[in-house]
Amino acid sequence: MYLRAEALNAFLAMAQAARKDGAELRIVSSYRSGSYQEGLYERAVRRDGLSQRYSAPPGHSEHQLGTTVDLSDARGTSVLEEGFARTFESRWLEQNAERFGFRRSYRDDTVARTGYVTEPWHWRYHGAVAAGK
Ligand code: DAL
Ligand code: ZN
Repeated sequence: MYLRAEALNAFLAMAQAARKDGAELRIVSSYRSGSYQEGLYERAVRRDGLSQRYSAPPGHSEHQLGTTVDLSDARGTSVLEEGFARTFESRWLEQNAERFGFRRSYRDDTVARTGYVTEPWHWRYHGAVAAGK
């Protein structure tokens, strides 16, 4: 399985609109199988212990839904790092992604609820609900 068609189409429409505004979006991670997520999770736990708060256990990652992407700018500035938040592309997403049905899952104000640290690059497609249609 890959990124779901509706999420992919919405991403392509969003990337096209972003480009018109001078923002070059790139997908650096999209659909993940359970076994791939397991590998990422185990690596995170080996590195930072069971209390790490940046990698979801297999079965719990939004990446397994086929609706979620990790994004960067085209130059690869601060890929999967908080510094991405300072890029033009990140600011564009914060202002425009909702129009295309995408929402950031992990923000400063969701840390207590989700248990995950802030991730300015992680966007989940919620469809028309998020787009307000
Ligand atoms: N980085 C997010 C929480 C994930 O592993 O799905
Ligand atoms: Zn992610």
